[in-house]
Amino acid sequence: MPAAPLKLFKEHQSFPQSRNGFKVGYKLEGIDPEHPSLYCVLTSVEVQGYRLRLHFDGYPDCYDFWVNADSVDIHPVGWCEKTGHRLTPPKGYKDGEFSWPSYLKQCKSQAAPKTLFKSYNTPVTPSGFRVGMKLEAVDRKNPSLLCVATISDIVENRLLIHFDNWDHSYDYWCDASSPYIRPVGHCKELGIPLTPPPEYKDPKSFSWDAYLEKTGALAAPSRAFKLRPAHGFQPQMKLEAVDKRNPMLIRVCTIVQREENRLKLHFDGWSSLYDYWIDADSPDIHPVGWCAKTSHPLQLPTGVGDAAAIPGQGCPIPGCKGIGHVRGPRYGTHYTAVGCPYSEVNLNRESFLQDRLSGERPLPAYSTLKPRRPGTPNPTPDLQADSPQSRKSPTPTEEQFGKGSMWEMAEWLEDEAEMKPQIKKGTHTYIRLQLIKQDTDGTDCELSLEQALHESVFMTSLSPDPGHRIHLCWEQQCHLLPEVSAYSAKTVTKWTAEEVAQFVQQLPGCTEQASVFKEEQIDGVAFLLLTRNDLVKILGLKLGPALKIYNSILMFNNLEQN
Ligand code: MLZ
Repeated sequence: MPAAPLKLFKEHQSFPQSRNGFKVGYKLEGIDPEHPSLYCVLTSVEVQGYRLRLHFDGYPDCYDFWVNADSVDIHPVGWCEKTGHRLTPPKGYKDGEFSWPSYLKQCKSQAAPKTLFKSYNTPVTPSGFRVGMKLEAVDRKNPSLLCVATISDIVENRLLIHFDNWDHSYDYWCDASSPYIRPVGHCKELGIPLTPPPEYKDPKSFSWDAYLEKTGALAAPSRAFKLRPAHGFQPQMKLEAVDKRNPMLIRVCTIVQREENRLKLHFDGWSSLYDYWIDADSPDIHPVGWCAKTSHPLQLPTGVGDAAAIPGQGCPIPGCKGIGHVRGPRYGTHYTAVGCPYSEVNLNRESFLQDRLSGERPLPAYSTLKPRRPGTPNPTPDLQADSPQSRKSPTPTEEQFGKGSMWEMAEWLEDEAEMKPQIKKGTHTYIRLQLIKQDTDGTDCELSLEQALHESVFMTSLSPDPGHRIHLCWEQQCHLLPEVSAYSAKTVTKWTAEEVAQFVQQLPGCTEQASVFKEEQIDGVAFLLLTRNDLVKILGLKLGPALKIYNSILMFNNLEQN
């Protein structure tokens, strides 16, 4: 089988000219791959060969992502300010509250040196594109649609495509030669449908002339579009590619199918169930030898060389060596199908994670401390803003309180709990809820657990009146939970439904709930797979027992990692 010839790879896929100069702990600015219109405060938290793992300051590390050191999506500290872009501050900071110099000082961190950034060194060629110009663009989330779009940002040679009157989740970056963008009038010329902005209920009522006049915008000039030739990759060719299911890994791959702009990759030694399509210009594909040259580990096909001799750390999924975890990089390894990125149950899930920003609304309803006025320094040193040593959410601001359900709190608790090293290290911590209600006079008084649960459950959207806001606070306490510490996930997977029921019965306040597990025939494997939703909405458990049971499941899975 031939290696894909080097000449088929773009510069950003090929062997790098320099070494990766990034170090762990460097701060930088960069595009959120899931929200491409946002520039965020990032920290490099892992360096591997020519790649680095970036962490969103203030967010759980399950949202960390990997880039190549020459990624055009990352910029040095201060780049946003210099180029007139809005920098989204770390969680807990309001716009205007964040300043790099004081943040770096606070975190005792270093800004990544400017010279490390590719974008900083690249000359820019002028193009006919301008911000605000309109065009027709493929909606990459719905690739059969060509839609009315606007260039909403230009950085160096790249364009940010935004779909008119749609939210920013459809946005993407591309360059002038992208096959996904076409000049105004392209669809009409080809006699294919153009999807107008959503307010045009009848697509026939849309006309570009009228729309350009109405919006006062210009059409991007046809001469600015540079259609690139089709890529030269062919089936059978070998390459090295990042495995999107476990993006810390680069694997030996074979191209099994091709289209004008895409390749279908097969991971050698794996079932074709794991094949997927990738853009031919993706920064995640590299020529054979890239890993060796950049000192990045290469995952060999099973049955090749030493790799075959390494036991799979107990993960039962064929091919999997127990590396990585569906819940992101906070666990380096897994031992069961539950945490395995390749198990059937996980393979079919779109994403394990909630959108990073979807928690922005409910999350602020709860605080790790009593609320403080914006700008007031956080009194607890270990809750200070992000640093590689201590990455925890800063306290949300007052305005952010006041909405949300108990369930949202539970989700947040889970994220927080998963960040608690005590849990990871298996010291059998559990979380005590401390619920504080703010009286009309602004003083806080503690509520009983039952009272607060009742209020939050039965008031799905809590009153905006600050007097009725409930501040759900929790503090972490190191209480032994002997019920959990006695077992590992491995043991639990062997439990019968009867044994699961016995376990639940001994948890404090869960005696009545135990029978549900027997009736629903929830054995150990099923128990470890239970989600919060299952516990409350399907099994109909009360929130108090559900939280305890769910925390036990989390702890089993966490303890398993250690
Ligand atoms: N079915 C989808 C289509 C969205 C198309 C957006 N194009 C930018 C929806 O209605 O959500």
